[in-house]
Amino acid sequence: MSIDMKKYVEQIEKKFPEQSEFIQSVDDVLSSLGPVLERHPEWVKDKIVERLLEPEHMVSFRVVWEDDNGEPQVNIGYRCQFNGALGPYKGGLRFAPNVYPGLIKGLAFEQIFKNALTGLPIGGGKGGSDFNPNGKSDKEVMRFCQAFMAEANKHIGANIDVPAGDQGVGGREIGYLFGQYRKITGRYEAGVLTGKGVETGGLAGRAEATGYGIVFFIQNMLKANGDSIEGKTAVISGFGNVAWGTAQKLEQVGAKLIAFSGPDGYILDESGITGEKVEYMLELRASGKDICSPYADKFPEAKFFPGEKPWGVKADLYIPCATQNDVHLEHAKQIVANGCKYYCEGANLPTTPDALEYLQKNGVIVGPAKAANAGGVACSAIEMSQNAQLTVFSKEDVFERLEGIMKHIHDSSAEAAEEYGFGYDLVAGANIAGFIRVAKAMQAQGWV
Ligand code: 2IT
Repeated sequence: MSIDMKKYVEQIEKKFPEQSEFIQSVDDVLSSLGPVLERHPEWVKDKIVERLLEPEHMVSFRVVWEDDNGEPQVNIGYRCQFNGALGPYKGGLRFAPNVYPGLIKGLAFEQIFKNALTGLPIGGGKGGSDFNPNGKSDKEVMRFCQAFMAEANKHIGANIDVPAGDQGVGGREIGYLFGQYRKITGRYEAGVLTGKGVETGGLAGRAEATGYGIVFFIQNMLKANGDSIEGKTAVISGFGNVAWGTAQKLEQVGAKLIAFSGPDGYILDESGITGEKVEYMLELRASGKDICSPYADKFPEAKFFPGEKPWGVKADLYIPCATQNDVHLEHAKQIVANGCKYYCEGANLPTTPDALEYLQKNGVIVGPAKAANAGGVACSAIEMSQNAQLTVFSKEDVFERLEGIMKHIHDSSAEAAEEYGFGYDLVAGANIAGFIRVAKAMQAQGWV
């Protein structure tokens, strides 16, 4: 039996033509699943794919908050609870002006398989708002978070749905959201949100976890190809939480980071981005201006290239850590022309489908985001277990577990790809390994 996976994608495209990130994610995941469904006709019969494509719940709500001039401001809040077969819905909140239902659904769909790959008991979700945090005062951010939680609290809970941070939502925002949840409900339910500060039940090392996990994943990917990360030059995009953790870990394992970027252009620092220069990324982010050019004023050995992406810089390893649709076909061509062998996604959905196809067709080994950046959410699940046990785990314990989880994600993705005839294709393997875990749980739970 040969199964036409395109028909599912076409149905989604027809139903939601404007939801491009959702379509892109569905297309990517389903394109690997034909051979799996051929071996599991019972999943076809039970309509596992049709059920998987429909979110279990998706809410949107009005968020009204007061700005510093005493004026009311209006935004939209979202929470997509896509699939809860493996555990409470789990995924970040994104505050950014381009947030709309198609982006939230696309990210939530990715999150289902990412969370499944961790091997931990978490379902997939995502949420956020079109609120733009750039240029807002601290009190404006606080009032926005309080207004957001005044609605969101009705939909979340430690055993229901556990949001965390994403773009525009860090430790500060999670703190404000948690304070408001506690005030509204009257319960110290620490496990309702992850990414909290350690003083509020947060996990030591959660801030670094996504970036560290990405580098652990890359180490496994290189090892499987008889190579090692030591001495490799690397280029990343972005300067947020993921970029910062990745830069720190690259230095620790003896790789040399030479470029990073912001929406305003990119920084080239051939002397190596290490130590205080990595920590300076946090200052750039905290400035609320969303620009990286001040790095070149502070460190004169660096050069700033306005309006350009960093993908033309020659390196051994490329790691997009900024945002979705960051690497287009023209960039993939530059990356291949630079003679690169390894490309690993740090951000969610950073590579356009034609760019991904070009990289893989030209022999570049690709680490997909849903596998490579799963260390963040894996540590969120560890935070949930810390809160449930009323205990505190040490940073050393967390990083040791994280390293083991990233090896498990790499190895199970590689094995799944091999088993279903894709060779060493981690993109297909991650989709397959994640899907099989979710499909088994859905099948076990009957027609719901
Ligand atoms: O994209 C992601 O995996 C996240 N933003 C983290 C989700 C989480 O629940 O920690």
